[in-house]
Amino acid sequence: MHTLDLFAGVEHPPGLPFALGEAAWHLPGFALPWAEALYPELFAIRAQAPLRQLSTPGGGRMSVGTTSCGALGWVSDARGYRYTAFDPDSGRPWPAMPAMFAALAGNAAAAAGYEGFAPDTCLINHYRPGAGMGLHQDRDERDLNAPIVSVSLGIGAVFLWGGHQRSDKALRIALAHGDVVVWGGADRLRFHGVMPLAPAMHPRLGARRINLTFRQARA
Ligand SMILES: O=C(O)CCC(=O)C(=O)O
Ligand SMILES: [Mn+2]
Repeated sequence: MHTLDLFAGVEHPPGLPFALGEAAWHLPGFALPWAEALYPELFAIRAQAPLRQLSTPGGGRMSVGTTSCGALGWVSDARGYRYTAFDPDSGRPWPAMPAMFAALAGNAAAAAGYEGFAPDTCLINHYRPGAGMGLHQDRDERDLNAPIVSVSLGIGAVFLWGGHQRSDKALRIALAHGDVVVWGGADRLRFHGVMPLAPAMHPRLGARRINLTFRQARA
């Protein structure tokens, strides 16, 4: 079921792209053909750059476990949010982005009308039931013209899709295993987040949601 509050009661046929704004798309099931091939790559990345629960500048700790791959990785600590070329936990470069990750992201971006998307970073978020992500904007990238490609695997989540002000009412969008959301252009700085996950099991990933967020962080 892919239903927007906006169209309460109107069912969105699975598989059809759904416009979330003038430059944002929900692509249900787009990543399904890639999913089985992504798992071993994800395990290999986690072995090189283990998951960690990052501290936030406000003094809290993120409820998701994160790591990154690509030329840059996204990190957060008491000093703020930023991209680094080295994993601060190990001092080593982040694991390389598997070619298949870049291909999936490029294909999804193209399907949403963004040709030539070449991400240099992929943030990998792991959610257990109860974990979520508050409303925020993705604005640590140097070039805000490139879109964001966000892939969901594992148990379902409710994605909060807000406006340009934190206080704008957010739509609640059910994201399932294999779904992709792409946003850029006029929608690039929309507030978004993830509601705390309800307990569930996924046949391949267990009680876990994995989100891959692809971005072009360097101009
Ligand atoms: O998990 C998601 O679907 C969104 C993740 C996100 O917004 C982020 O990492 O910046
Ligand atoms: Mn985000």
